[in-house]
Amino acid sequence: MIRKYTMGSPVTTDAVVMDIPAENMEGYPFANRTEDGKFIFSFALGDDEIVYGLGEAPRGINKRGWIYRSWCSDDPFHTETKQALYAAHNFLIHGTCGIFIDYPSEIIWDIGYTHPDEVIITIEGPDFDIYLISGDSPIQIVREFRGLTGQAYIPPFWAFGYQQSRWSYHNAEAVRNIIRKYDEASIPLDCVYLDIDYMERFKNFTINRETFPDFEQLVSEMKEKNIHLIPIIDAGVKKEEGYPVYEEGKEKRYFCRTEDGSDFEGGVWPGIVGFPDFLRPEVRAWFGEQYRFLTDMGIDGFWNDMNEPAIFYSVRGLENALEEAGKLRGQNLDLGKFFYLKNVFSELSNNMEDYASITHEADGRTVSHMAVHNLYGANMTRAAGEFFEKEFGREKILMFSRASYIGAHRYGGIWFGDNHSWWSHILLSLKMLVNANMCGFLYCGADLGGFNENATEDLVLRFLALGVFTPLMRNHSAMGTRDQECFSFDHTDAFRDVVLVRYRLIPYLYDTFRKAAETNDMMFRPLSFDYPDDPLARECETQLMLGEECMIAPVYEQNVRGRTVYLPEDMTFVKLSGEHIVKEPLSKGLHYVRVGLNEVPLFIKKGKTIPLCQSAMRTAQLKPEQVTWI
Ligand code: MIG
Repeated sequence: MIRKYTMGSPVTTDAVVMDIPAENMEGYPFANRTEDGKFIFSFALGDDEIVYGLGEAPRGINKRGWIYRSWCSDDPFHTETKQALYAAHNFLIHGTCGIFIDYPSEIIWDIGYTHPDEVIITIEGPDFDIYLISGDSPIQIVREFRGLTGQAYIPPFWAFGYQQSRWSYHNAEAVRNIIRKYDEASIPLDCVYLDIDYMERFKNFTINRETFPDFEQLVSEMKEKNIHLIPIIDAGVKKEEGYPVYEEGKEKRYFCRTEDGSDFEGGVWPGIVGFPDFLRPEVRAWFGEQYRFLTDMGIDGFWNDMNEPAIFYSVRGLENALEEAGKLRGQNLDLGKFFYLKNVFSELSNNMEDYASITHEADGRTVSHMAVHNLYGANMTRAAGEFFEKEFGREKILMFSRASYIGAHRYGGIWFGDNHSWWSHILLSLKMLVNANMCGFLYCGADLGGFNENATEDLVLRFLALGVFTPLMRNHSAMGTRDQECFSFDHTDAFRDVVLVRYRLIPYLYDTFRKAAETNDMMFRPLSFDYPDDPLARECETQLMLGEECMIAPVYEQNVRGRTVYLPEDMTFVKLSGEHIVKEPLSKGLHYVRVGLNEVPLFIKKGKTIPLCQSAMRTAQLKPEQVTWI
């Protein structure tokens, strides 16, 4: 059952697709209003109660013992003491109750941080909707919530293939080379990514003709090879005379403004940009239409980046900083002054004063960006998604985004942003998978191998062995880092073994994904959802249930040949490697299982079978009807 309470006059977020009459807030339990207009509510937690939710966020499956912040943030250091990542997924489950706070500004979720046994949720402003969802079990609450917020995005079938990315493949030759190398190594591949350098000086919907002179030709050549090129699109539109996208946006007043009515000007990759006001339907329609430039060339997939929005500096902020620096010029800077100067510049990026100076038009009124911050990226995804659906129909175009808010899951998937080539980030992505699934984001995955810093062969292999199961299976890494494509290390055979397993599993993974999307279900679940009375299953943070049949348990540490795994019931331990399958029945309980670097571990429940098809070099060559069952 779902109950809705409305406080003040909330901005329309379109997170919810069901019309539910709002009840009087007076009847709302645990609530407290502070004098400064915040809204706080709190409840106690029993000793072994679990709190799930918050989607893409730091820390565990169980969110207890930390404080989180809903504020879409471009933060490339996903350490465990962070409070926010790129998304604001304001849905929590505790006991028999789900809470969704439809409020697109800041919320602080103190989940046993101040007091270990208390949850204190602070909503920073007076206008929001709260939905309380009751159910017998967490999964039932999830299904109700997902019904409330609408069906998850389903990508094209080929988006389940293996995808290779890097910032950047700088020219057409580099792109061709990647495919050649994969083909020569007989490692399957479906997508190659184009990061910001394919554009002409980072201008959205342009092509750098020096490095990609024959772009159209390249796209069709790739199409013949069944390879999809996936270009990036950034939120900001470069300010430049004669650049049609900017000129039209400016003339039609489609960019976000400051309080004095002038366009807000911030610096990102291209230099100064305008930020389309995606909250306005006519701006979404306009921006969506721009993708046609690339779809006309045969492009059928995109990733939307920098849409928190990330702002390196504002013109105003930079002026101030330079002025401060000027004042200090020639002085003998003591410690305090030096660090002051340093901070003046480092605080230029994603600065709260800048955000506060931006306005949007929402529901026909002018609202401060601060009140709607978390809707920005979501509406960029929606702009693209609405255009794709109108123009090409459903399930035709791949779309995923960095920033998101609940509701955007109907228009695209997400990736988990700029992680590191750290062992701990294998598990972080595993944990985010389930919480993102709860919130409706089914098509998701992390940068396999890690984005920032240098990876080692074993890390990439272990990361990929988890990625074999994530709907988005993309290897991506940052500028200046060591190459981490599947052919970049000593044991190319091991990489082939792992990626081939993905292709053998695609019919099963795709069906499981589809079913989850169509029935508002989860593809991955915490073990505690399925075995609520089993103490070890309840505490398990390193394994997940997959579909109705399987459990996954990746190896996540270096220099180990396996891991301890907990079986909440008798299962068959399966090791998949290329065309090889090793099976071993294991009984309920704890086991140490050995897993080679070229193997993918999987556990199949008693009485269940899963289909495996023949592997192929492309998803287009798979024969999903011809399967064998294990
Ligand atoms: O400030 O486009 O998360 O995947 O490679 C970095 C360059 C901008 C951030 C994305 C990352 C991408 C990178 N972008």
